[in-house]
Amino acid sequence: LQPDQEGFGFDDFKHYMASKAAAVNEALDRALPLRHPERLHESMRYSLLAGGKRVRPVLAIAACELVGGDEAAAAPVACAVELVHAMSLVHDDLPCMDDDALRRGRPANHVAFGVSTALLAGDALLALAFEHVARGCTGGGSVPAERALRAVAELGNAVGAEGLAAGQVVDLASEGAAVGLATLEYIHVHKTARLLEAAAVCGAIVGGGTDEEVESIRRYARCIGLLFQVVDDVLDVTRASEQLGKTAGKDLAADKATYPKLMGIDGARAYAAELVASAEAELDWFDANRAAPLRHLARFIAYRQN
Ligand code: GRG
Repeated sequence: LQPDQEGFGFDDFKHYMASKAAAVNEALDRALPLRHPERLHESMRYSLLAGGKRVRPVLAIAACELVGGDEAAAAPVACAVELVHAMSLVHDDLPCMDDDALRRGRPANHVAFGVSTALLAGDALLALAFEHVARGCTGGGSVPAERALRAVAELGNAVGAEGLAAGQVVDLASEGAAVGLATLEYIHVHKTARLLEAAAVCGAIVGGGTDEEVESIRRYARCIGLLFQVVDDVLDVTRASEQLGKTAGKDLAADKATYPKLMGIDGARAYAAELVASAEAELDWFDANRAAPLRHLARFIAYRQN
């Protein structure tokens, strides 16, 4: 990263991310105390409180602050998007989905607690997300009920048959099939970008953003959601060539569509550059200081090395 002109450098950004993530971790811990039935709550807490970069909640808080809201107004939706994310990881790892035994370097939820508890824990995390927004925004908080309702609608759309569930079903149906660029993009827009988009949009809504501001933030977040996947695919190629003679990267070894496979490595890099430029352009008309965390987040996703 080049030093920037906004007086908010990369160290400030790292500190911003870390301090917001710490506040979110505390809020999530409070939102989900260990109570009866213990096994269900243990399973929920296992996946909610064990690491994770907290990118979605930080996006919600940064978008809220961008439009003049404060961290307290964003707190319920910030927790909600991480609850939804945790649910999606638990369900994604199930034997009937991706059938992964490991998540974040630990046994996946269903390996630790059994499939039926993991399934119910995912369902309960999802339900708690919506309960948390409804209670947090309306229970004497600083957010008008009308904004909380809009956030609930946004989040519901992002999770359901036009969002995560749609991306997952198309992804599962594409296994072993020849996947073109349009299908690859559909999967990533729905499985990954849509929840990042909803996080930022919900933050902007509860922060009191105008319709134009909310839509600009939506386009920003959609770009960085796709950018996340394109860069991931490019890094897999880089890692694989670094390991030449050892083992190939997982996506190259597996028969799976990726941006470098469909566009070539230079094409994928050019697409990433286009996405980060489009994301940053959406921030141009906001106050530069308030936009600085989101500008850094876009660059961080674009230029990360692992
Ligand atoms: C049950 C309605 C319903 C929907 C669930 C299982 C499913 C449908 C969707 C899968 C969604 C999924 C797991 C997408 C992958 C998203 C992704 C890029 C995860 C990694 O995100 P990071 O890097 O992870 O932010 P950390 O660990 O940092 O939190």
